[in-house]
Amino acid sequence: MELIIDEISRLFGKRLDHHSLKLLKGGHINSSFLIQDNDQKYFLQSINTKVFADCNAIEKNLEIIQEKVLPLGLVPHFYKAATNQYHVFVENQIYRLSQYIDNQPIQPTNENAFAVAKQFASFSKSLSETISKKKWCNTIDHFHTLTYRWNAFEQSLKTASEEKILAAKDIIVGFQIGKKVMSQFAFHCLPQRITHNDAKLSNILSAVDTKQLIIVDLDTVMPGTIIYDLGDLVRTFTPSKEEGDFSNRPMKINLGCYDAILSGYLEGWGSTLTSAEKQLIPYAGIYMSWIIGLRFLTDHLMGDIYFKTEIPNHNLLRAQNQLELVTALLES
Ligand code: GN1
Ligand code: MG
Repeated sequence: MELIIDEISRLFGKRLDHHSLKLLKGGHINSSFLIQDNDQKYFLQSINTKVFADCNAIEKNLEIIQEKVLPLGLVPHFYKAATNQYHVFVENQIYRLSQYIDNQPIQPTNENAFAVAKQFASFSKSLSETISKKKWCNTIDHFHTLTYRWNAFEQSLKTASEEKILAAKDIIVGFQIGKKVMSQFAFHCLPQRITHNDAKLSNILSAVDTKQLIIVDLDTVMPGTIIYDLGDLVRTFTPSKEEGDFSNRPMKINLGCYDAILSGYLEGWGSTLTSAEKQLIPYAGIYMSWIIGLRFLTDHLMGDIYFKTEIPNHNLLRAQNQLELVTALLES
């Protein structure tokens, strides 16, 4: 890694110390590191190009994001290399470097839920103002599209072994029943906004120095509907069990927190939302929990080729957790 860090340092005009390199846990896709140049901390990422095959699309979107919302303090500062690009190619890998945000955990209180949801809405609203002036790219096609994800799931049923399908039978049936509910919501007919598309709790940081809420993990920022972000906020803020909690504890929804998210999100958008968008708001959390759960299940059946896994049946357990969440949301 020493030679790679030296080359990255050269390209970004920094003196990154490879001894300070620390792998950060958390993401399911890219690899993230903390690295220092004397006392200055940086956030270094290597991009998973199997998932993000078109890094140029991320580069172009990032240019607009930095121009539009960095001055508002909504995102970290990304550094440009000598190539005048955010992304650099070193030893067959793509890297980028940004400001490291020293942050403190955001407690799941109603007040914080309101503030986080409002911040994601402000972010999306500001970026959406550029939609007719700037050329936004899709960084992953059909990312939250029901038919696309459903077809991939059906395909995985054809290729998975009989034993695997049998072992996951109850969960498979649960998602199949859910499909009937999800097909009723015409989310794809809603107006296109610029959305984050991974608006989970871990993707907003409370900066220790400025106390500002900073939105991170910007690779999936692209055209989408408000349901995707609102749904992810509900999915990650309101449940009693996190996405990685596979205990037998009951899955419960914090309704006070749910209301706070909706109020914060609506306040962030102001009077901009259409009546069609407002009508579908109650189903956002159900949809996103179901579609992400379906993606975990598909990946399990495909042999864990997409999401990083650490324990046996990790993706199956994640799918089961999301199914519990869909059920809890439907019953609330
Ligand atoms: C993935 O890498 P990470 O954790 O930011 C995934 C999201 C899922 C999320 C579930 C590009 O995001 O769509 O909602 O896991 N990102 C991609 O936690 O597939
Ligand atoms: Mg992400």
